[in-house]
Amino acid sequence: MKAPMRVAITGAAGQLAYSLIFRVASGEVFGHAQPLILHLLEIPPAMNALKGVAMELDDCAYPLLKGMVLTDQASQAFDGVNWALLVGSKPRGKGMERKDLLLDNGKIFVEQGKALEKAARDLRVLVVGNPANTNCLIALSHAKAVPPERFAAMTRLDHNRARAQLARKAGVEMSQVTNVTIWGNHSATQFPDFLNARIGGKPALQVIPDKAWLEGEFISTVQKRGAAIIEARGVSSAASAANAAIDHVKSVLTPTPAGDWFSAAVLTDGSYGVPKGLVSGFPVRSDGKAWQIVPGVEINAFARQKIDASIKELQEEKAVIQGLL
Ligand code: NAX
Repeated sequence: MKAPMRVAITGAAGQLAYSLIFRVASGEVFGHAQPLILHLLEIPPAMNALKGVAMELDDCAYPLLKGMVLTDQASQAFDGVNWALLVGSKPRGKGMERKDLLLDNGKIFVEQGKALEKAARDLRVLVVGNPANTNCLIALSHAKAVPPERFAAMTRLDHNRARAQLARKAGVEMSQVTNVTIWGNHSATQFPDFLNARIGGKPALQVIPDKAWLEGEFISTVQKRGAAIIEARGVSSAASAANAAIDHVKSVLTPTPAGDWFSAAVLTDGSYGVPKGLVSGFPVRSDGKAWQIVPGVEINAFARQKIDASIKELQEEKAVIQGLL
């Protein structure tokens, strides 16, 4: 038996976590030979609900689940963890300005970033809680002992949404759709890139020769999918978001298939003309240990303008939370 791996999940009594924790504990994410200790973080008013989640975890009798730490202290939650899935954040209240949401959530990620310094040396972090890109920037700025390339914000749900739309339109199996990228912010300004996407190895534009659909309905469907699900369900897309978090972790831990890539928002290094010091979506490849931004992806004038609009939004978000960095 391997030594247990410690996985922190924040917002652990929330609805996204309810779709995530059980799949992690089952072994689906880190492998069926990998024992786990779950570190579950919540805020004090949700600790009772978290106890209920822990009772259900007990009742699943998962063979790999070797222990649980239930806490409302970030420093305890991240002590010695190998992975941190930062899901918890404050939802936008009625009449709340986006600026206030950025600042309120930003404070959470200042504290959690500092506490992540207590994690294991091989720590990896995925920020899911919104506004995910900017929260990730704050967390990595405060986790000074952790290399910034261990952090990512989640654009995988948008990536999966884009793949599903392309597969449906082309009438092909999901596996045929590759090389999709979500550029920019995880928000309605993101650019789901169909220009470099491939379907059955061919450019998506060749297989779907409907440019008006690709430039219009396709992009807006992906951008507004979260809102459409809230409108339909009354609550947000928790199960597909949990699924995307799992896909992200697996993509980081598994060498990316030759010629393909996946989407993740990572600290910018100047690639593709995106200014340094932001967390933005890129095409990324992993060798199973570390990722890199895929170089040389073509950006035409249409893509440039879309990406720049999203980068502008990230810069505006950064300006709001500048005092927290
Ligand atoms: P819920 O409101 O159901 O759960 C959030 C949980 O976080 C609550 O239980 C709350 O008590 C907890 N929490 C708040 N502050 C905390 C703190 N400081 N430390 C630990 N826990 C804290 O929301 P849910 O539907 O689970 O969504 C969670 C987050 O994911 C939200 O920010 C949401 O906007 C975001 N999403 C991000 C997505 C992405 O693609 N990046 C997609 C789905 C999802 O909407």
